[in-house]
Amino acid sequence: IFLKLINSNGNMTMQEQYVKNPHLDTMEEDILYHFNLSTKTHNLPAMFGDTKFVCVGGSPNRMRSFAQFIHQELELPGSVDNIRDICEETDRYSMYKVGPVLSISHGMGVPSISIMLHELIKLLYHARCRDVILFRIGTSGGIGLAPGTVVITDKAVDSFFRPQFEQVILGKVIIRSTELDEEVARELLQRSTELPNFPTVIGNTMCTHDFYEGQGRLDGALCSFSTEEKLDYLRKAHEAGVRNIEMESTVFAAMSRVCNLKAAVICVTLLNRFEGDQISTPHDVLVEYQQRPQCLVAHFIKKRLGLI
Ligand code: R2B
Ligand code: URA
Repeated sequence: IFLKLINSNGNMTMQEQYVKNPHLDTMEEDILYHFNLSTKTHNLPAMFGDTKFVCVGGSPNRMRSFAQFIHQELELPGSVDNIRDICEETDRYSMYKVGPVLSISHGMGVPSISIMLHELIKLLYHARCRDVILFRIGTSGGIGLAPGTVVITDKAVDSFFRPQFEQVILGKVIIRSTELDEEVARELLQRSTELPNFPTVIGNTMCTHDFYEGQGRLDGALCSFSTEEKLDYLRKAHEAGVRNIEMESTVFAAMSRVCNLKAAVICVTLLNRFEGDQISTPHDVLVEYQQRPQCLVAHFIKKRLGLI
């Protein structure tokens, strides 16, 4: 689907829309049910049209903190305490808008983030947003890295280390590529070198559909494999370039790619999975770790906006 635009020289340019669904144009109203927003009841272009950066992460509280943090970093007027949850009428997701930055929670796992992404991508389309960059900032288990290391995802891979996402549609398996924007990843790595004490690597990120057995943990309610088998799997993952494990990156990468959205995944590692499975790091240390992806993305945004 192409949209004709007049650029600043008065010439017609072609820009691809973010949505890939011909049915949308035939609908009189589009209800973004899990956001409690609709094209009839809300002026989406007025509310969201100037959005340039969208940051998503699992937890509603973390995404509120991120909104408050970015408000301070961009030195925007008004109090951080007045930042309102746009989706407060629903308890599915939280959404905060701070200047050109949108901060949204997505819950845990592929189904939760994919519902959010469908509605987010339609929101960007209805609001006529352009040149948006999408970031997932999250937590993960590291493979062979010191806890607290930030991993910028090169390729998001599935549990077989394949850079693809499988979706069942009408009873058929559809495979989509999970490559992310290389330029944004490189630029993020460059920005990380400008921050003090900021261990950062680029590597593949494995996305699983379970936190326990699916990630080779020995400490779930069920476990059918030995310590040796676990370590063997993690070693194979490491050989395939996997540096961290989380639960959303493949569908995030696949949907962004199909919809022409530049996207990046930035996750901090909470533990080294070669050394254990339980997350036993003290709470205050975990809180500091979780701020690292936020700091990196804030630094990136400030640089892009010419503020530093
Ligand atoms: C990282 O952390 C969560 C599980 O604890 C999950 O959402 C993920 O990707
Ligand atoms: N999130 C995950 O998905 N796995 C971990 O080990 C830590 C956080």
